Amino acid sequence: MACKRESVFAYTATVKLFSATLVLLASAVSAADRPNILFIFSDDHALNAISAYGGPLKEIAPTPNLDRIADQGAIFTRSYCSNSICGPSRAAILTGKHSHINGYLDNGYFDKEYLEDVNFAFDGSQTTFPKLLREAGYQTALIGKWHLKTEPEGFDYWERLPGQGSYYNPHFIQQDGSQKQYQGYVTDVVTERTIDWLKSGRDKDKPFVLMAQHKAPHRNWSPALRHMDLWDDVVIPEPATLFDDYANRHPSLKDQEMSIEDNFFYGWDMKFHGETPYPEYFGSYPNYEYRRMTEAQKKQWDASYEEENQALLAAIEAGEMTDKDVTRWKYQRYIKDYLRCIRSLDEGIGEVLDYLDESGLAENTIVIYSSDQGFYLGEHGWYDKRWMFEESFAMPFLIRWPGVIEPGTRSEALIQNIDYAPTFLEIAGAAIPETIQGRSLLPVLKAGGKAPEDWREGLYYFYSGEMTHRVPAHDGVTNGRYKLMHFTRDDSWNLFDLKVDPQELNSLHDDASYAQVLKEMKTLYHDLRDEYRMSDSTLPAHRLGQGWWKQRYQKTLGKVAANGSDYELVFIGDSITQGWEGAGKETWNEFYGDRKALNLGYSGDRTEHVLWRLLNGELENVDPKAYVVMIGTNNTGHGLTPAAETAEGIKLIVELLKDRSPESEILLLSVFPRGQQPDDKMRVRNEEINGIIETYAYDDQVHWLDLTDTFLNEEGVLTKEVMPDALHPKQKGYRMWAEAMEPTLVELLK
Ligand code: SGN
Ligand code: CA
Repeated sequence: MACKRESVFAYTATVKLFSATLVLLASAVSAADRPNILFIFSDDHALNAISAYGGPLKEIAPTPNLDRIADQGAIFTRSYCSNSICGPSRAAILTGKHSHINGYLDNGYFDKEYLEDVNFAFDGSQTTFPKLLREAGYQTALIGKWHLKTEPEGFDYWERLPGQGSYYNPHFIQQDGSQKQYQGYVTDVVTERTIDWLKSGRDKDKPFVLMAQHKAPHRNWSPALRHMDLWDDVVIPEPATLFDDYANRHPSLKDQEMSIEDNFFYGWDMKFHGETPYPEYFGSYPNYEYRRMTEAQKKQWDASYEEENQALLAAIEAGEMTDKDVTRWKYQRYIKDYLRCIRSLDEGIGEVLDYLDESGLAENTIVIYSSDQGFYLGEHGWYDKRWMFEESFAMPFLIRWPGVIEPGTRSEALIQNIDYAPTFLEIAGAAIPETIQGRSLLPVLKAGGKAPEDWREGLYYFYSGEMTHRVPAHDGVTNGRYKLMHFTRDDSWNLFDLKVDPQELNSLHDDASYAQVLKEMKTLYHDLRDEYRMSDSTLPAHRLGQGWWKQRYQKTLGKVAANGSDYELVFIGDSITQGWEGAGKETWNEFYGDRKALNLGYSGDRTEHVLWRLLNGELENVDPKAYVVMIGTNNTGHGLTPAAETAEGIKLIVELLKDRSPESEILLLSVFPRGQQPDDKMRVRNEEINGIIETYAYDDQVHWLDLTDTFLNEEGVLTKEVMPDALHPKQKGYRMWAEAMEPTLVELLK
């Protein structure tokens, strides 16, 4: 994101490299001995389509090469994502943090007009494992799908698909910004590029981490030409819940738009040409992959699909197909194409594994296979993902590490994608930042897959509810046996007992015999939300629906894009900070007029809004000498939010600033007093917050300044002369603030 960041990182790099070196010396491992990490990642790969996981398709569509990783290493059977969608899963992997902390909550597709011109993107300026591995002496590379909207940071080499990427004759964006088109099939190209990099891109004096990231088997499930006719004469078994009636679960299960029956496109998904003659069965959307093909490719494609397509149309025309028959036909078309995509993927993985063997790299290279989330293969009548139900919540996780992991290991440890970053860091002998939320898997890997005593008891899940496919916002927890889901919209719950109801067809939250389980699961839910720092105050939220707010935000983006690096002093806050442009204007000019100061105060903002802005571009290019942070009183004003919750929001803001600007000073101000009298409820609440946040100034970078007394008279009263509405300073109040803060600022701006 920020170009200026490079120099800052160079500085921290030296410091961190130094500490990393100490760790390495301590464990007497030389840099060259550290294992390489080959992270092979696909998109939307359901566990049910990997034979090592068993499942109904294992005989019909085996994946021998993926199974090779499992057989020679370990398979994790309770591996999950934190947010079942592409960008967010990738962001969680890169950062080791849940979505609300790394800020990438969803893929960023919204249906609201006012959001159209806002570019939601991953804040790539934050710390990620590739950056830390690079600092620790690893060579870092990425080939394939990225899908985070900002360019990859922290990689010595990358070559990425634009957005979702294409299956046929795909373009790749190069590090210099140019595009390169490769002829052929995307899975084969990623495989070739991966092997090429291993052959000739590598710096043989360094260990490497290579992320080889496939598009397959993502929608529209275009197979390679050589696999088009696989399973032509076979009927793939249908999942038992293909015609799920969605009874006994949240009503939103009926409202989704990801059903095989209702939401497949004639051209795009089902591979027909032209407009749909049966809009009741197929939506209209053309097959853009077909348009990318050469004439020869098209010819082969048509030779494979057209006969079957025409046969279906004739059968419908002749009245031979019931609605259910058509759904069944669509399922067959879908599942076969999906499995055909998997076939190329599996072949490609085989080639890479063979190359590792031939080159001698296998011995010291950890190979991991995973996918950004699971996927529905007709279960519940669905394709796609997003729900916390098992099929899309689960992520494959296979790992081979010769000499460390016993071949044939099966692990039931509860693991999540936030664990990958700390695992890689520990493997590299690098320090794991305290703010990382995942746990290193090393203890599990070294103990034959057994989770240590103090391993986690549950996993937290969050889905934001973006418009695509109309799956509503929900979050939840599982302990492996039970799963509790919370639906934000109507504040309602679903509870599942995975042992008696593995297909999750019957919510037990109203079942009296599960009252105790429900209670325990709710406790787990609240505990995990606390542990992972999730609350209204920490979940980044925008106010783009309010015109003035959107305008102020966009104006700020313009300012920082043009002159971000000029600012020396940046104020972050709410209306009290914004008021420097109103009642405080004269004082501002007097004190800060010559100091290249930027005002990031927005009236009415709470911690969650500040977090959203800072994560969405307001700090681009910004790296001032000092930040002044004063936020929280609107959290108090918003239903008297508990002090600990508001404080956590403030803590995240401070951490974010420390992470993005390790050299800036951060002046954290007490939340200003409000309410005229000392016993005012909100005044007391703000004081509670201050009691917590003053402890955040525990290092040289964060400075605490309590200005409470500045504004109060001797009886502790907040007078009208200072703050007429007992909340916002007037002219006199701003002057008092500036004068009281000045000595500290002078020090910090030196
Ligand atoms: C595209 C797909 C959706 C899919 C999202 C997200 N539609 O929008 O079906 O859910 O990607 O997928 S498509 O018509 O463009 O194929 S994700 O893997 O990137 O999260
Ligand atoms: Ca995906």
